Amino acid sequence: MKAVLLALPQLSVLVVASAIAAELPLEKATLTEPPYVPPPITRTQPARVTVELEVIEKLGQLADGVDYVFWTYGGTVPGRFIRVREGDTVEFWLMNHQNNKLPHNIDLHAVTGPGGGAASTFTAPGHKSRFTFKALNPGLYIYHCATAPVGMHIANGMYGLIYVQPTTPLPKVDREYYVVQGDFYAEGDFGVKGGQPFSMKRAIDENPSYVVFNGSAGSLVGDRALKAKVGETVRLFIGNGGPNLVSSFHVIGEIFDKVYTEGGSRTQDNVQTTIVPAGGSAIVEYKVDTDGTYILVDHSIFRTFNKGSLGMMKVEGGSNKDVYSGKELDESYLGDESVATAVLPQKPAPAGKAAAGKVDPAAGKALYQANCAMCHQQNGEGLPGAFPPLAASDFLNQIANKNRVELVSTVLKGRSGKITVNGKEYNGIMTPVAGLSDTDLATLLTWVSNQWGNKAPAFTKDEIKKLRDTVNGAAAPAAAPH
Ligand code: HEC
Ligand SMILES: [Cu+2]
Repeated sequence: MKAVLLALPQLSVLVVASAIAAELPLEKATLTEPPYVPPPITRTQPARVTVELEVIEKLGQLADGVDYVFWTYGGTVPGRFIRVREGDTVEFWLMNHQNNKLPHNIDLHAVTGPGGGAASTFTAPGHKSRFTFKALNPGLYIYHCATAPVGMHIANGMYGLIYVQPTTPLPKVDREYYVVQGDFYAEGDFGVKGGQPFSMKRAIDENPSYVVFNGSAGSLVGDRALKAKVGETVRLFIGNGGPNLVSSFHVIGEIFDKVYTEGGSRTQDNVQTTIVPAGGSAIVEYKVDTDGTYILVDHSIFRTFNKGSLGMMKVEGGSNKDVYSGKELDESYLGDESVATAVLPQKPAPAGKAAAGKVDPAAGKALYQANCAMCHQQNGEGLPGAFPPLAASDFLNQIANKNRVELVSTVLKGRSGKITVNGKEYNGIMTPVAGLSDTDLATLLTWVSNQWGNKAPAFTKDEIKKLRDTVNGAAAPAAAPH
């Protein structure tokens, strides 16, 4: 570290006059923060375009209450979106803010030349560097830091996209957005609050605690969801910063009409899920035909429900019943009675505990993680705009104390419709949770309603049995046997 800084001052006086294409019209690139994309370039001739990108090391959040020190291009993850045109000469400036602690550089995959610019842009804090390149190939390219340890600089958020717009631009669309997936190696597991240092061990083991879009779980949910109107065509510029994982990018409830596979020039039509390699990209396009919320995911799906790779696009403008009817019918159904209920043989419950109203906390926690955490999150904190909190939930405490049958029914039958939890409105769908024995449910509900600031009397196995009968009796009298 010391040696690097000592060796650098000579760089500040190193100025190589660039002889390339000095006669071209001059222009300064407009850079945008995610999820926005600079407007299409309308000029029809090459220009000499100046790009200025500043490296900022800053404290941010990987998820609600999870602090992490990000290293960024421009203060966001991913860094600023850069748009130039095929044939442009790009004069590239990298500034390293004086408050940063480390040297950084940039390797742009859009560059033809050694290291993609890495050696030419190696810059100490409080310095800036310049190099110039010609954008020879059109397409969508990742850029990233390539300073040792390279993996760590990328893992901390140092990546973004540069789009080299082809001389014949893609057809005009109504909206363009910028989304980049990344895997993060915070020491604590997903959702563990407080300051989380980078874990080199996790990174080498390729065992991320977070896999997210645009630098944090929740960057594209609730108020920050992407937006579109029925009838519009949307183009997503998708990248994957890695550093390790390959993304199986999918939008739940949509089919990509067109994909420029790997960010190149060829298209594939009618695609459900497209692979975005680490250090790669894709351009996907689709027309939105009916309203609703469409969920962006990495279809390696545990990453979505347990590590954060979930974004949303909210489409307004009315439903189109020809395309999608909504639920048309829900009536009782009785299958062949001879088909047995499938249940795994149960391990005997720890003697007397649940029956006596005492709960094994480890069993409660395990049941919570297997059945609830994927939506209500690891520590019951919920996900803004999508899943209400169970931690210190006024709603949960109310029903756990005053209306215990409703809590049991919430789990067994699910729930939907508007509800207000701790002053915030939610309007989602909780699907029924199946396969819990009376003992399990007693253990789980006692645990949940006495965690994270909640308080309620313990549930016994016998109470659960009665409440289950009430729930089943009230909801489906026709299905009661004999
Ligand atoms: C598939 C996602 C999902 C799973 C799994 C899930 N929930 Fe929910 N839960 C929701 C949603 C969405 C709501 C809000 C429903 C609404 O808007 O009416 C909710 C609401 C609740 C509420 C009332 C609101 C509050 O925050 O107090 C409770 C209590 C609850 N869930 C408990 C549980 C328990 C216990 C489990 C595990 C056995 C569980 N949920 C599993 C999605 C889920
Ligand atoms: Cu760096």
